[in-house]
Amino acid sequence: MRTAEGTTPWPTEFADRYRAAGLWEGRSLPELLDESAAAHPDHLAVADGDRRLTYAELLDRASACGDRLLSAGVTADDRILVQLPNGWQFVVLLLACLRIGVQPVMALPAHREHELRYLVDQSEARAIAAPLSLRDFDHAALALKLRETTSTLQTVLIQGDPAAVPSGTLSLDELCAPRAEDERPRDVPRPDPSSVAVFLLSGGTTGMPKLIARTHDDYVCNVRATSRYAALGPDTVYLGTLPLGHNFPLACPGILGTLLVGGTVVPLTSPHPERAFAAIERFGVTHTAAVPAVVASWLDHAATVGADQLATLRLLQVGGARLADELAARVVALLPGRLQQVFGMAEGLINVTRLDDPVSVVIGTQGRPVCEADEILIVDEETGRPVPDGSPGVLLTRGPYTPRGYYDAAEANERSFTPDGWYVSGDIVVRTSEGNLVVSGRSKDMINRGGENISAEEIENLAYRLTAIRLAAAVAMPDPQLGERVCLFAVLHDDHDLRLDSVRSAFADWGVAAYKHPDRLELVAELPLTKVGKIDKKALRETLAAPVPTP
Ligand code: OOB
Repeated sequence: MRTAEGTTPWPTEFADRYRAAGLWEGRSLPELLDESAAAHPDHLAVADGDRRLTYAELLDRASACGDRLLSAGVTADDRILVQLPNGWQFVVLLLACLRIGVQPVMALPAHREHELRYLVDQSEARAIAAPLSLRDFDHAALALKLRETTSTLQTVLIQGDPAAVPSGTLSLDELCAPRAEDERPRDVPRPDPSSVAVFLLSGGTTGMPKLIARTHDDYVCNVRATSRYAALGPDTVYLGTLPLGHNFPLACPGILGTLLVGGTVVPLTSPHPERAFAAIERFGVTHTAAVPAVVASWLDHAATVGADQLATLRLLQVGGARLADELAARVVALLPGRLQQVFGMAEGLINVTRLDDPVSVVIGTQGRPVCEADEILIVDEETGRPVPDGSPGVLLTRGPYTPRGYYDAAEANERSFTPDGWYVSGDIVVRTSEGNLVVSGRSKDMINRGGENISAEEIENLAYRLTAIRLAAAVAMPDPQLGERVCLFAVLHDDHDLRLDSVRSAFADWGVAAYKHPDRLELVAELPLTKVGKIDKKALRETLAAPVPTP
């Protein structure tokens, strides 16, 4: 299937309106990146440890890499599954793909066979880019296995020592090398601005993550709108410690926003406070993004070593999960620079607090939409009728960077999009009288584990593979570090027994990403039911109100 077939285009009247307002600029990301590079050729674009790339060098490598991908048989409109740790190669490969119209599918480093196989099948990926190994996991072996056992995968790119990449694969580091003298640049047509630039992954309300096709027009709009409120400029030094394929560090404004204004991107493989603080000091980082659990660890670290290393920080964006007001207040009091709350989603809509908002708004709200054409509707969970400001309801949204459907997912689209194109976020929010949103809960059945959105249904489906389990229900349990963790309630078949460690090792054997392995197992004689006979998750959650020790 060619990509466009699986997407749901914006209705013409909306597309016309977005174009007329200049929100869709009709320019592709590679065109804008070229322009930025031409304006700042000698400026530092990427600093990764001792590796430094100026804009001229970055573009040279990206264009050479794109040409080499084409020579390897990857063609425009192919999809490439990208599962790379944060590093300069991610940036070069991303730009190379955008240039030649190959669409990266943004997998996470934590994904394992269970998730990657599904993503390859769903996207019909032609290529995969993965590290040799990471945290003792042999990604190269898995990539080769996937090539053997899926129908579309042909090209395997492996990041790491070129001498060590397995035969039959291509060295990503070599692919990202500067252009050799005898390598003539190919003349590649620029992608159509309305074509798909990247595929992001949804948090996944039911079952596995959905693919979200983001067009150049829509993603440029996303980047521009978020850049405006982050005060980015050529002197911006952006530290990316969240997985760079996630929408937040990728485009809100993230690495794309930084590169479009001639700033410097500093990729780092981990948000660990010691490493992040050292990178901020070493590179004079001005902007970064974190999830609340990471911010909490940074605050603890700052309480011990002080915050002097963070002196250059101008903006700390926090989002991905609800930042508790108390934590927000501590950030404002203890860390240099400004705090910006970011309430966003891979599906589109981004809300931010503004740099000049009163401190009460920055601490107590998750901000407001970044684009004037973002539409917001907050409706009663039961009746579907709009609720007044100050009352909680489910957040629905439409806008110039919120696609009208998931990629090739008719059933999920029925559930998550209304007939007139509103995305039903499943977040319960309250709008304050000044128009800021406060996230107060969730109607969708998700567990937000330190910013990782986990579908309860996916966990339950996996649990049912265990022969001991008769009934399963996965729910969020409160956790001081991560916000929430995964608790699995199970009713066992007669004469069976089950322990948490055997559940976890089964999940590991099935190649399920580690963050989805249940943190707690509660064996119960029966599950509470609602009046209509559904498992009463609210009642289950209430039994877990108190935090418990972690495994
Ligand atoms: C970001 O994107 P996703 O797609 O990983 O997750 C989206 C979901 C939201 O629907 C909401 O449930 C939750 O994550 N969320 C927040 C939040 N930010 C995201 N819940 C409460 N407070 C917040 N500040 O997580 C994402 C994408 C772009 C920018 C920032 C975050």
